Amino acid sequence: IVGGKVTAIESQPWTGAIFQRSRTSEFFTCGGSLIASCWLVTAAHCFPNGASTDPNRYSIFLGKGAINETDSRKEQKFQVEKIIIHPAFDDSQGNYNNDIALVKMRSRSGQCAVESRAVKTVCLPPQNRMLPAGSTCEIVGYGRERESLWYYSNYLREARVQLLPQSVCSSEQYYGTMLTGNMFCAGGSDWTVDSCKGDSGGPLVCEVDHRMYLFGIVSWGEGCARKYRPGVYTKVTNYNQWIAEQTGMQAMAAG
Ligand code: 4AZ
Repeated sequence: IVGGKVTAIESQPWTGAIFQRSRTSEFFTCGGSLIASCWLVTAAHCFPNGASTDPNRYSIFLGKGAINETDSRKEQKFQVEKIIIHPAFDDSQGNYNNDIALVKMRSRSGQCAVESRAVKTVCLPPQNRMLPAGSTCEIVGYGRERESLWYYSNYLREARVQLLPQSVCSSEQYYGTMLTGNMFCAGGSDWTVDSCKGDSGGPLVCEVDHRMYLFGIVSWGEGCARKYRPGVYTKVTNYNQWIAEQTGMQAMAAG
């Protein structure tokens, strides 16, 4: 996160961290959002090719305030039972169309997430109900604090961003036809606030009637906090039905 501040996991308790396991160690790869006790939603591009959707290669952490520190009173660790990449995910055009994946988790003892001050689910907005341009939302992640840094933030960070009009973000000065209807853009008014490398898969949440809803998944952007190159987010409200089908969760109708 560029231009944000360190935040406690209790302020964004749906934030998950995906670690990839090698023979000798585990390293952080992507963020995610807890949408049900057994399900994390993240970006499809976090699993770059078919071979790496092998569940045994990943661990999920919830309740984690820092990537390189363990607080066993807050943290919950999970194995991955299965990874479901959206069937229409397309990374061949450089814009990650349909960049959404579901991860089913379970702990060694077969449990799913247990709610606490540091671990809670986020709401899904009703189908096709996007907030208006100009709405202020929050992005959350353990990613870089500046594009030029080679290391991630150790601590979880959050920042406030505004939703951009689709017409602006798909104009020639911005991303043109790279921006599809499955994406939206968000950024700060002066190009100082953005998501960055390592924030991928993590949440863009917006408050509606005193509840936090997951509207976006950190997906891509040209660099970080560059002028006319805002962060691009997967439009979660396009996927209610797919999420419901895959998880068995009840989809909320737009009322
Ligand atoms: C990345 O490489 C990445 N500024 C994530 C978000 C953005 C750019 C790159 C948006 O994971």
